[in-house]
Amino acid sequence: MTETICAKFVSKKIKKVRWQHPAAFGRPNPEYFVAGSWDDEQNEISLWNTNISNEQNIDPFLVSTIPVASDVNDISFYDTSSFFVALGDGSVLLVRIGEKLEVIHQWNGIHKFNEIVEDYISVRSSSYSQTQKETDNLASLLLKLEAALNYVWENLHTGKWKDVDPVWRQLYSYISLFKAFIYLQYKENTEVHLGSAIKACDMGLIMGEPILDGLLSQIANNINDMLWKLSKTKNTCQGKQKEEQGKKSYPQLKESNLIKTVHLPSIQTFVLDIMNKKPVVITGAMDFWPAMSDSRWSIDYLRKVSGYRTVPIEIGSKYTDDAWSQSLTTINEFIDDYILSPDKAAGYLAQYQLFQQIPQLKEDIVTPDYCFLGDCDDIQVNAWFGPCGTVSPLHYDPDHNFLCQVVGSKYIRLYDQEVSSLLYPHEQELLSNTSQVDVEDPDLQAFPLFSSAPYVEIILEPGKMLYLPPRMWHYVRSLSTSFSSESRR
Ligand SMILES: O=C(O)CCC(=O)C(=O)O
Repeated sequence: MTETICAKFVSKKIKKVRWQHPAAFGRPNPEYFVAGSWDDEQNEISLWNTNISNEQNIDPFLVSTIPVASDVNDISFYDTSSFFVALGDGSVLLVRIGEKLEVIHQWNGIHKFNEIVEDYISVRSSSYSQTQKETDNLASLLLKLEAALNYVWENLHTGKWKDVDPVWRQLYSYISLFKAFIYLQYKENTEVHLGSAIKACDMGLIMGEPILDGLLSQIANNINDMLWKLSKTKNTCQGKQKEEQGKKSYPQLKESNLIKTVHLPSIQTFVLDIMNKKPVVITGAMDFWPAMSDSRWSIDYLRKVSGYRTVPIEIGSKYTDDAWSQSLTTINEFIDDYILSPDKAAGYLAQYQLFQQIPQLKEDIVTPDYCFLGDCDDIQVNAWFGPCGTVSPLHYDPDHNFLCQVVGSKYIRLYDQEVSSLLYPHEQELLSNTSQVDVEDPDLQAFPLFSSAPYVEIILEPGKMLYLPPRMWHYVRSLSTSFSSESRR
């Protein structure tokens, strides 16, 4: 009944119109409907009240009208008090119903995604044996997806990362998921397309937001398995050579400078004597970690579980160098190019939330109980995986930090916050938590006070966990191929 009223009225007043009323949204007694015109010089949307009568020949009355930037393609109720409007220029508005209509949100460029979804559905329903036309359709859909990803990428990179609306990150993940699905539709060239599919998943995980219960991770894990079975890449002997090379530069430590070691302190001891007070090396707390059993995190194991996964790495000997940069690579390439190739520039998978991206590796480690003490709402678990010789320059962080050594060893030197003035922090705001001094080869002419700064040090070996209170200066150099997991809060 109401539809008839609206349709009649609309055809009388406005030549071409998209309209919808709340009955479509399941309201038994629709009070309003909304209308917008397209191909019309006056671009506007209006809200009409239909409550006045059920009689076919009494027109609803106009409650409110607002102008819009272009013609209206579609209108659809979101809930009883708001509706979406799709405009011809590709934007979508969310409009609140009230005495006056009010646009409460606007998204631009949405039409690109509708088209992609439609194309995807048609590709999915195409026959199993792939004709040239179907392959062409996949290729053209991939181009559209690429354009959509670029579009979202731009929105991810305007302003500060933390201020980006999470909706863009989710969108990036969903498009990446589509992209992975498209690559999985190809029936030929399996390894290449599987490689592209897993990369799409990883890009969605790196740049996006978790979606659909970790679906991207699950798909990436399955593809990694398939690729690993297809190729079975194995190569570990060069890695041993490199470890031995590194051992030559073991520093001589002074007994009096050693960081104190405590065997599995009780929670009470940790809270009363250690937390916020002093750094300690904790032994015994990682003994039961799956990662520690039978040296599980071998190169072969990492290749098997994660070799085809794309991760961000740092290139250059330290982040304060001009030549330092970041790049994306697969774990297999990282192992081949940086862990097993002693002559290449230093590469470091550093301070990266790898365990979020690859939950299979997370099952091998445990967040230390000590990390949950005090106010703790956000624990971050990072991976540090690199060859012999990676250097993290002397710096401090605001967090409680548990650096857990799983593979290989690291030389670590610590300075108290109280001696900061002897450590010559960089003057730029961004690096003000980082010292200008090369700790193991200081330029004492430029930084004369550095040699008077007291410090403690340790060689952190597998199975040992270093607790650092917030703002403790630390310098770290790997003495062999090394993999540490770090929990901080
Ligand atoms: O292991 C490293 O190279 C650096 C570790 C570090 O800086 C940290 O855990 O904050």
